[in-house]
Amino acid sequence: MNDLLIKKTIAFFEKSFGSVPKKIVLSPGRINIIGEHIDYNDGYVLPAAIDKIICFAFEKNYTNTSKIIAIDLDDSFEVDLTTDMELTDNVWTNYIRGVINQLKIKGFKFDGFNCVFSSNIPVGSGLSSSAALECGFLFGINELFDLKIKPVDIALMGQSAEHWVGINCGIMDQFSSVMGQENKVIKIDCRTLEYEYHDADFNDYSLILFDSNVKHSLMTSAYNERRQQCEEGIAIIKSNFPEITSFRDCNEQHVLGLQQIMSANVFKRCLFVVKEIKRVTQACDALDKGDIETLGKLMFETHQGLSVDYEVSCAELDMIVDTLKKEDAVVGSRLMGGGFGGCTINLIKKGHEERIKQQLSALYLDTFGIELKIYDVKIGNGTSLYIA
Ligand code: GAF
Repeated sequence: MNDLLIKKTIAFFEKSFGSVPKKIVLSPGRINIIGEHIDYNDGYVLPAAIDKIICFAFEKNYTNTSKIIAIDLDDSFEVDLTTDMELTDNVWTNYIRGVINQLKIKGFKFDGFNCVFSSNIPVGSGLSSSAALECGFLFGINELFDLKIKPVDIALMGQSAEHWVGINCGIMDQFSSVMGQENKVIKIDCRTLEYEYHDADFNDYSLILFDSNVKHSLMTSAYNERRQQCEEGIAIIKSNFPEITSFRDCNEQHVLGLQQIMSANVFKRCLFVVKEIKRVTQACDALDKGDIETLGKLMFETHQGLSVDYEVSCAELDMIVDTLKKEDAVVGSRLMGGGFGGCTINLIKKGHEERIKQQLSALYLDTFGIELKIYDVKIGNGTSLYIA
């Protein structure tokens, strides 16, 4: 699947610029096993890079201008690298401009280049196509001009580019896109950026994503609002318990004791975060022991928390998880990513995948009049150079 994408990207570059690209970069989307809305709360997350990617082709053009072509969008733009970057109405270009802006802010020296890219990461499905775009684009410039930016710094600069575009995201998406390893999940400590790889062995269960195929429009503002509410919550907690420095030092009792002085929403957000941080450690231990039943149970609990306390689910995602919860062959299911649409991540007993896919698709279409999309993803490597 990716071979065709790579061929197509290279051929398009050659046709557009009349020369062979010098660097080919592959940058993946990500899944997250557990630990949702935890990265910006200094907790732990358990994501992995996937085998859905953006392929970029690059070459220097020895001018001060860069031309970037998005094959799938049938769109392109030129950017004068000597000017200050500004946000535009053409959203995808802003991620690119955001990366260039970061490079300029940090004083890196580079000049014009041509770039063509194409993707098989579904957009708006919670698989972090924007992180793959930022990190792959930056990785390519880093290689082309030998800027010597370290992988973790590529992730951090990608995150800053996303902030510049307007989403105050945590580090999880960019980190997993850059640092992913085949068949491994990454446990990231989002406070220190320490990380460790764990085998992604789900035993008798297949990892399948069900894409609700909806994207509710308030995602950006609601995401930023959740982050603000958590900041308000941790400030209240810290001022009452000076020994606490972040959510990971709290237990539920700390939060419950402050219910009266928190707004109802801030209280619920804090409760979710404290419980979810604990779940990530339990889930990682369960995965290490091959105890997929416990891992799955924790995933269901996460969904419940995201839906009721964090309020980032929607009718479509709840329906998918509620339906799968009644299935003996589904050990775990939950919404994945920022929420308000996009995918659920599901662990389904091998041998039952096709039946469940068919039944759920029919019910989903019947209930919402929307076609369910299904992705069988594999855990792949992080952003890398493609060597033919
Ligand atoms: C989005 C953000 F970009 C991530 O940083 C993370 O907060 C995630 O939502 C929720 O876990 O993907």
